[in-house]
Amino acid sequence: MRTSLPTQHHPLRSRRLVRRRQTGAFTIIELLVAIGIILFLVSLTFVGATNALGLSKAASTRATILKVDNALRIKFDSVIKRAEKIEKNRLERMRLVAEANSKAAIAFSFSPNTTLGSLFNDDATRSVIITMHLMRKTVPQSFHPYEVGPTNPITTSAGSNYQSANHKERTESAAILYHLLVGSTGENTDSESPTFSSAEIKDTDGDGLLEIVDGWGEPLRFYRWPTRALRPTRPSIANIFDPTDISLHPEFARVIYGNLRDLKTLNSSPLDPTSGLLQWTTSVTSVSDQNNRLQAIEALFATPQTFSQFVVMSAGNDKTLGFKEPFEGYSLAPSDTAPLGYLCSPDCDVNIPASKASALDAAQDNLTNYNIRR
Ligand SMILES: [Ca+2]
Ligand SMILES: [Ca+2]
Repeated sequence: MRTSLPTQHHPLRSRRLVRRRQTGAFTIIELLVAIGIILFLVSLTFVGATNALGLSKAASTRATILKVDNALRIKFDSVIKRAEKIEKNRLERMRLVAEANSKAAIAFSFSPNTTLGSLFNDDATRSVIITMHLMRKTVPQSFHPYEVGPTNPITTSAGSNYQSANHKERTESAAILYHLLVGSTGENTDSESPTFSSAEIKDTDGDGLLEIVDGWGEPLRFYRWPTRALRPTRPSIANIFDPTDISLHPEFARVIYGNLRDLKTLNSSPLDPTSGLLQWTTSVTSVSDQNNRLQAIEALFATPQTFSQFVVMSAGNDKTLGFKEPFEGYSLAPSDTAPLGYLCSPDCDVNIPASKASALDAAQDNLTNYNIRR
């Protein structure tokens, strides 16, 4: 016969109750821990998703830059071929050099017969001037009078859509890229024009001009001759011949070109293989005149003896460029602190460490037509 014991006094039972009560207490702690872990995992997933989104934006930026790069290469190659033909035709080359001279005179208000004018009548510089003048004409990078002139073919072709009041200069080079590569107006005669998706084209400033944009929807930047990224300090006759000088501030060049290039190989310009611009610089005896000539060449074209092939750049995920804008700083007497954005100058004083570090930090995530091939 089974006798049932009073449950409330059973020692085993009360131990079980205690354990259950203890288990209950642990469960609350465990629940809190579990909630913590879940929150942590959710946050990880969110960061992961954000990163993946960033990656896909970077990937689409790379694809857009590659398309622009290929199309621009075709344009520049055809300019070089045209320049070679013109070089053989005496009348045509005289016409081109005169045109380059008068365009520079209008943009910078100097008389063609001044010292600068002699740059355009010098045998050594003739071929590089024809090539660079044609490049500027074919592929401008800003609305500056030296680039597209007072009657702007881009804004004219955009017709009544263009609203100058809404215009922001930082979108200029991206609008020009669109106009040159996609626009249906006179300049664009290549049958191999690239096609861009609607995500790659946008009027970010609402001025009526479409721009080619990166994966973050920001306008790309185009620098035709980015020589100041390689030589961020003002060149002087004392250092321009020195191949190690170009390596003094190599960080900005590394941002653009990646680590593929030996920087010392960037110490010459493919557009000026016979160093005609330097010959003109040194054909006066006074050192200060020589340095003035170097500065004038930078204002009119690009830094001599420096690799000058174009850069297409996205400001990257932080949307901050770290370089001056392509429209900035045209001046016949550029100082060390002048912007010189048209030559892709870093957006800092490279001789002040904090200033240099902050510009480099901004530039670090930039995507360019060189570093996407790393
Ligand atoms: Ca626009
Ligand atoms: Ca950036």
